[in-house]
Amino acid sequence: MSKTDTTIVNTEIKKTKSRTTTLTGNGGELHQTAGKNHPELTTNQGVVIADDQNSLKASVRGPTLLEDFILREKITHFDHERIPERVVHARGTGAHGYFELTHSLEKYTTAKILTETGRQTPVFTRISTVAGGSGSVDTPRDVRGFAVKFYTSEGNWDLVGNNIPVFFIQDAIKFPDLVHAVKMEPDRGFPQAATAHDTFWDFISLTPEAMHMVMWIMSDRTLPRSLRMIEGFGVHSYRLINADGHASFVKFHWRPKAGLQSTIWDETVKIAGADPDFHRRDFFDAIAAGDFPEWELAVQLFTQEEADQFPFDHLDATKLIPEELVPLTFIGRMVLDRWPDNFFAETEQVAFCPSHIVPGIDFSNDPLLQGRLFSYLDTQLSRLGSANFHQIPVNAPRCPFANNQRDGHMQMTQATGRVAYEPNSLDKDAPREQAVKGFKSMAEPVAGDKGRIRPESFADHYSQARQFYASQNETEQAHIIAALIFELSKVEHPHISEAMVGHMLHINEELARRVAVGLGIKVLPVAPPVLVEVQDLPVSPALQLIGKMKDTLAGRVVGILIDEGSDASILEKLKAVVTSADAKYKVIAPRINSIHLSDGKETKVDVQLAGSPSVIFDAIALVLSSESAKKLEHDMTSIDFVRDAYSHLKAIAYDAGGDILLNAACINKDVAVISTNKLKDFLTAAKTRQWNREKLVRPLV
Ligand code: HDE
Repeated sequence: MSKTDTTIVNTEIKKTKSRTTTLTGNGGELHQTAGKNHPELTTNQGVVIADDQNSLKASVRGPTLLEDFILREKITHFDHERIPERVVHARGTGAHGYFELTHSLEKYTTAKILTETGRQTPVFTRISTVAGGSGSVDTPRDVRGFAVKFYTSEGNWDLVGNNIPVFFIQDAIKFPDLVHAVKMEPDRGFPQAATAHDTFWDFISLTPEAMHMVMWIMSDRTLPRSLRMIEGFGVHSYRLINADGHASFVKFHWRPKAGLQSTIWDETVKIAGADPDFHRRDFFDAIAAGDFPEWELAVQLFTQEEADQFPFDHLDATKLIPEELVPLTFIGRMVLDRWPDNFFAETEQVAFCPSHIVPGIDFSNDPLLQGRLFSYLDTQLSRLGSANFHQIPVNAPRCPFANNQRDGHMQMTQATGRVAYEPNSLDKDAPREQAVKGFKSMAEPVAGDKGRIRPESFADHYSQARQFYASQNETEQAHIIAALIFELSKVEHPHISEAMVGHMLHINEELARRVAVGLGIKVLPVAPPVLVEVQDLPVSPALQLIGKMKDTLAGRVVGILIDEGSDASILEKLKAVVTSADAKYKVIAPRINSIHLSDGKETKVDVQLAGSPSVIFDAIALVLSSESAKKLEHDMTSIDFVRDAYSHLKAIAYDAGGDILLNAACINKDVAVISTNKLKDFLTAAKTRQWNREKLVRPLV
């Protein structure tokens, strides 16, 4: 914008009526700072814009003119800014990083990503909830999607999994029904991002194959503390093919370096209000702090002959292969070290497809996987609007790619030459197939009668559900029971809850009885008929959650509550021990500015008490002067701060003032409510939850 132009525009307006002069635009009262090299603001056609504050009017207070191509272009583009959100997994968080192979699978596959140790392959990973819309909260009870795009030297490989190793259904044809049942009910438009409603449980109660998955989703696996603290599973069996064309089966597992960690249901509900972006913010903060989320990749490898001996069918996605049966082999690690530059361009537009696979890896006949191979490509076409979605930078392979596909909406490449077909004799440099290194499907013999068939080997719907429940410890079982009672208490039709209790009788009678008591069901319903006898499979400790929590404070956050006159030296010591444990701290106070400590110095406060309940911290410390504590004991926010931390089984450190607040909150001190004189003990207690305390704060049926 030239100075003269601005003056003309402004002067013209100023000449008319004095009351219009305040709205003359950017040359007026509002000052923006500009860097030395800022580009000129232009239209999408490159025309430099003189005034980005006012639309073109017929006169000073007259109508806006249709002629204003600058206004129309800007508004039209804005009107089209949103694209359809994903029909499932709409809410997600993504990051860039790399995968590094540490153990070669050369014996099993030719895929370079699984054979070239030491090479770092770029990845983009997106972790999502399933049922909620893109603007829903981060912490509903829900499965987490775990999708990784490996930009390998042989093409993109998408490993699109979940944080739970099994799924609700056995055949892709039931997926639209499952999703319609779980999403908000179509007549009323609620509940958002929740399974606790009639249509979900109605469908589930009529789908016995879902019972194993139900045990997993009712466990605390669906209440993660952080996206950095979840496992990932490829779920289906895939195939690996070696240089001799020999195939073996493989299941993929991601194991978080930070260990597993979950929240308590009451805590989760409160986090949703305290910070709807709790997981996304945690991921963002961790990457910004250089505390990069990291997972190990492991595989379970097995042959067809071994699979034939399993007491279940590995092609059935409602079954897992216990680690005790086929142990994990750890083969590499993934580090996510870069937040996207632009959320929409990358996290929203990234398009994962299980059909994106590279030579040396192949699909199995799992009917759920087979359906997914169609669905994802199809959904990207409608979501991203063009068959050219692979040209979007986040989706484009990082290796050379060339073919004769042409044109289409939003074609970004400008192909040259006459030839766009094959075979051809006119362009000897046109892309050609490569019989040796190209992708080949396993030459599997197929015979049998065509039909809409469910194999008999898929008929056992309860044994692994029973195994999962039996493998949980007492606390974990209690949480599953509490979750079922909560969810089913929201169901309005009693026959649905009763049917669910009937299924539970096949899993564990005690479970069924306790849920029935919790729901006020007086007479236990009859268990539904089974197609095959339910088996007692050996207990599998690998299925536990609490057993897999790491005894560490690394990557966690301690909230330190202070106020006027707090002891400066205790605060310093606390900060030092927390940092020495690779954890972070946040200083909380009733005001964010002008808090003076006992030494008279003003201190930095990170967050204000009213907006920072203890649910967003892993442990808390109370460093208060007696005067402040006496004031705070009349403030329910600080009482809730303490009570919630206690009831969510967290460690609490306190000094003399903190003790006053603990008494006001009626806290019964236990081994994890510790004086600030014993900060080492506090650190040890803060590394875990106080499971023994739970019986005192949350009686279970
Ligand atoms: Fe998906 N799923 N899914 N799914 N899924 C989608 O694709 C589908 C299933 C999973 O961060 C959609 O791009 C069918 C199992 C993840 O972008 C859609 C079936 C597993 C993501 C789709 C399944 C998953 C999706 C919606 C049954 C774990 C998010 C938007 C046959 C192994 C990826 C999209 C991201 C997304 C279809 C079942 C994981 C509609 C038909 C089992 C992590 O194509």
